[in-house]
Amino acid sequence: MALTLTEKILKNHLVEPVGELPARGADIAVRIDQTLTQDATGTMAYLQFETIGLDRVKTDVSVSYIDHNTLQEDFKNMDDHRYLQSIASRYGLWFSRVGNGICHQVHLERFGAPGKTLLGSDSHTPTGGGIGMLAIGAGGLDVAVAMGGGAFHLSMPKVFGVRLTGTLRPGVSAKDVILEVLRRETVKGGVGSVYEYFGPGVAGLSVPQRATITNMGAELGATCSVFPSDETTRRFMALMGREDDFTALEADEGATYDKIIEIDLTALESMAAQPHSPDAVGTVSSLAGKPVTQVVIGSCTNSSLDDLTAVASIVKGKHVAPGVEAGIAPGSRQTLMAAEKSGVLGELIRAGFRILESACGPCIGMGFAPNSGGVSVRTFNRNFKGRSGTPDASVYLVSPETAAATAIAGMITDPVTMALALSENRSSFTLPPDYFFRDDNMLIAPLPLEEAKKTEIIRGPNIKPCPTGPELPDSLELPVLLKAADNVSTDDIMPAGAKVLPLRSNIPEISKFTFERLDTSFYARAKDAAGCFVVGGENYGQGSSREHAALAPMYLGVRAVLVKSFARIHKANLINYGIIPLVFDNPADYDKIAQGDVLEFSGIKRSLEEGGPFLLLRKSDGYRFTAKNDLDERSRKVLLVGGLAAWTRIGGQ
Ligand code: MIC
Ligand code: SF4
Repeated sequence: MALTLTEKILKNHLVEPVGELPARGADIAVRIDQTLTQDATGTMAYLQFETIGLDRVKTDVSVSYIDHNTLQEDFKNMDDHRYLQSIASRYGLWFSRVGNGICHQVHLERFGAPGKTLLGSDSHTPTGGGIGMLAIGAGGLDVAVAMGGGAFHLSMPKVFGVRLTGTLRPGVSAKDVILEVLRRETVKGGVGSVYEYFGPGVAGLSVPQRATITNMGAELGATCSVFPSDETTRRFMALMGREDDFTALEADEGATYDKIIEIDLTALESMAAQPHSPDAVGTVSSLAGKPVTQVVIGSCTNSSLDDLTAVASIVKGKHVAPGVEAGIAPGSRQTLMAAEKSGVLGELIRAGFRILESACGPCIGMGFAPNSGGVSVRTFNRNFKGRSGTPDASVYLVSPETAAATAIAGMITDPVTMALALSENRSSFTLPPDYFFRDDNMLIAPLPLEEAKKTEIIRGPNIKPCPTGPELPDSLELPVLLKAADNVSTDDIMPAGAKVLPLRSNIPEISKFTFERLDTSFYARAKDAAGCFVVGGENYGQGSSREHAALAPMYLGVRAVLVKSFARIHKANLINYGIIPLVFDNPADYDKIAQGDVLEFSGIKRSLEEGGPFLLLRKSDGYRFTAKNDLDERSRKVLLVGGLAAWTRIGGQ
């Protein structure tokens, strides 16, 4: 049978069921070749890994990156860095030191390989799909299990084909492609699916451009996105000094997709995601002329040498407009070094860009917050309200070309009007023909086992043990402490930013910020309530993979979350931490249930054991309703024992 590329890679890694791939939606378990973590999710992942009791990771490659918590206002972030470095030495991981770059870009450049599986404790792990990897984001606990050699469980995804034809016009770039996909598909269109790109338009896209598209596929809610591995991939791998890791891969002739989306690259315009959602997409031409106060280029979506070169070509000989603060954060240290060598960096400094370090930075509110009511134009992937650090700022997500044109004009500007500068100036930024791109000086290789065993784990006062959840009762009678609307993001459940991120290794402290963006009284009310439910709408838990959005609610006594639909990673995180994810059988019940209602949730164990519907009743008037039990058998077993850590301890697979 002709297979899609996604199916081929899944089949090669299938652990359960044995043999053929099952139907869409069925539970599957796959072997994981590589893992990545970053510092903001890594500490919890390794605290969990330590409890598994192994001497060494069992994957082919596991890398621990430091790229998120780089504003060090006190001891906390560096304590975390040192803990992570000692863990890497102790358990046989690679360690990417702070300053080496953003995990996704460094991984693509230094470790990624076509046809491999990668599991990362960050939602943008699918960046690796740009070189034909099946790269999936997950919670830290799932990554810890994978590092211990455990398979990763997921629903057999649908495979959506995106057929690209034509060639991008000068000024239009990969970001515009993914924004167009988001415009059509929305932030929940990809839940349970993989987006697989193919067609004659693929050949014209460089690997960094493909990686921009697969990276921001996370905003579709997709499991991941993937490109074929072709001659362009081979050249990229050779440039990185890793041609040996290259394999050509593509879908079989005649493979069938669950649906096909057609995009004519030639007809594509510059696009922008408007406040406050990555799918609120319009054309840049329709926004042209809007004054802006800030422009930032960077993040794991758009910080490659290609991106920086496009910006330098547009701003060459010009200056950042007086009313604008502009910054640029190169995605990796080797990109920064290449930008210096090619003259790109000098041009950016000359034009007035602030050069930020190679890290996540403003993308996660680590500095560079906009002014009050400011308009910030960014090349990032998320513009949820408040994520920039300024609650009333308006953030627009655009391509590097649009950001550059906007920075010099001081207002939103379609770069197509500057296409000439773009094509004429590009050639002035070239690397010497013998330039050696690869730079591994800030990567620390795994130690041999005997030496590794002698490493002492460094635990500063910021590292607190991961709390465990309460036992599962057969019935619960608890209030609905919060009723939220559609598309609640994990940023809404547990904000990030310079103030909160240093607390990622300390659940009691970070839990004080739970749901702060939606209701500042939640923490105090949860503390008083001693147990509660949360109600939400569609696509609950979209965005980041942070398991703190499950851990902190668990710590505060949230026992079940009742919604119209869930985002994939968050639903898995809830299960991993013993919170029952419930989906209204009848979505109209969402309107009937109010904040403050006391609900009786009964027969829990039976529903989990047998797989029947979940039974609920409102105490005030006896109104009965049901929630769907769409959980696979393993998830039900995990919930019965109180979460994935307990399940793993009793030998569950
Ligand atoms: C994000 O972009 O929101 C983050 C910060 O990278 C998160 C991970 C985290 O919260 O630590 C993600 O995307 O998973
Ligand atoms: Fe870092 Fe932003 Fe990418 Fe998250 S989305 S990994 S915060 S650059």
